[in-house]
Amino acid sequence: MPRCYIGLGSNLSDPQRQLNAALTAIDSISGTRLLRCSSFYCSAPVGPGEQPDYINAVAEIETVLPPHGLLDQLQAIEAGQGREREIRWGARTLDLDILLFGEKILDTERLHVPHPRMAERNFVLLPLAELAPALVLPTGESLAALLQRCPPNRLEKL
Ligand code: A4P
Ligand code: MG
Repeated sequence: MPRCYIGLGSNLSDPQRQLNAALTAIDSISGTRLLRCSSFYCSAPVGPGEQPDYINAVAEIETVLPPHGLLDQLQAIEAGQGREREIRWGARTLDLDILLFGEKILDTERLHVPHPRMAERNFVLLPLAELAPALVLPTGESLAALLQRCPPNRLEKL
């Protein structure tokens, strides 16, 4: 079964509670098991306007679902936790991104894997490195090299 990494983010309605609820919901997806989760991190918002700090984490899962089937389930969890899609990169109760899906490289209308913006985001790379420090992406780049190049952004481990 492929190992997948999911990025979790929230900056509304008690973000830590949102992440904990999302982890329980992910573990309840049929054919899917939550293996581990990183520490939670508090991070400065990247995006437009004034918005609250985010809580971010990365979860490692295994699943028998195909990538788009997993995306459907993650979007249902987002919707169930009151996510409203209005402003791109705007404040949200829950954002679940598929960062990596085993060795797959996908470029479809609904799904880009590895997640195209993960390399610029220390709030993704650092929690991921907690789980898999020696990780090499399917593109051949090492996580360590991405971390070295990643722009700094305020980030605090909780
Ligand atoms: N989509 C394509 N690839 C993927 C993927 N690998 N995983 C599509 C999940 N979804 C993927 O996403 C829009 C569409 O992306 C989906 O319908 C799906 O088909 P969305 O979640 O509806 O919209 P969004 O999250 O507002 O846009 P986007 O581009 O996904 O935003 P990001 O890149 O997720 O950024 N600052 C801090 N500190 N922490 C954060 O977590 N997050 C964001 C959101 C901005 N600033 C942040 C944080
Ligand atoms: Mg998203």
